[in-house]
Amino acid sequence: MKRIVILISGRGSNMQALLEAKLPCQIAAVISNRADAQGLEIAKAHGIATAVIPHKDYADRISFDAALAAEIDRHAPDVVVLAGFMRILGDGFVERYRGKLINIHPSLLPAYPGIATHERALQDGVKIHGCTVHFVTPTLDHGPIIIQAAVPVMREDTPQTLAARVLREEHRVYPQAIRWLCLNQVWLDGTCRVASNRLEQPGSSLVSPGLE
Ligand code: NHR
Ligand code: GAR
Repeated sequence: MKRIVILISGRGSNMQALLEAKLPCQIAAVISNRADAQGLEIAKAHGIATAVIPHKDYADRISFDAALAAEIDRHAPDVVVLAGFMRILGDGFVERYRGKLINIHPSLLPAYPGIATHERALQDGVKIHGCTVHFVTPTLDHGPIIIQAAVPVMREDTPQTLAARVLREEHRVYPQAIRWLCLNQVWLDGTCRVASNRLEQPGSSLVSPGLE
């Protein structure tokens, strides 16, 4: 069974969705860069090992990345999962975990990389927004895409109401992506393409606002 390590910075609701999904893998540890991340308590309640590597204790990003990698490697993971992890990782770190490091981002990438995605989507007046699970590469939020979910943007939305609608989808697609990875049904092919042996389904379209 594959081993996974989850990196968080805060609330940890995506991490919690992964813990509750009964994935076909062993969740070896949850690591936070903030001691006050609420997700640490949730992990402990599930009996999972936790660690804190406070980024403020390190003089620069390279030494933080090295300390984080050392803690991760103690658990010998096959997959490293960023779940609301809020520190940009350096090229060396990303290279070390090439093909094993994945992230969930609250937008339909390549639209709205970086932070404050919901605010920017509302400002632009887009009618469809969503979330993306992708392999992490050195270019922030530009790695090969594994799965995306789309939601409608409503007239009365605030960044908070839109974030909540997107978050519900995050909690569905992240466990699915990790299940595929753990079962070797999705993998990074070369450096820039996701390959899969899963059947694709045309599904249905999302039109927003709806047709009459
Ligand atoms: N690192 C690399 N190299 N590539 C990616 O795609 C990464 C990454 C590290 C984190 C998550 C990401 C997201 O989903 C992620 C993807 C933090 C920031 C950021 O600006 C941007 C993107 C993401 C995470 N962080 C600030 C920093 O200085 C700190 C912000 C804060 O603490 O609130 O690191 O969007
Ligand atoms: C999630 O919406 C996640 O996509 C986003 O932060 C939230 C974390 O929530 N990630 C980023 O914005 C990364 N820059 P959670 O801690 O409850 O999972």
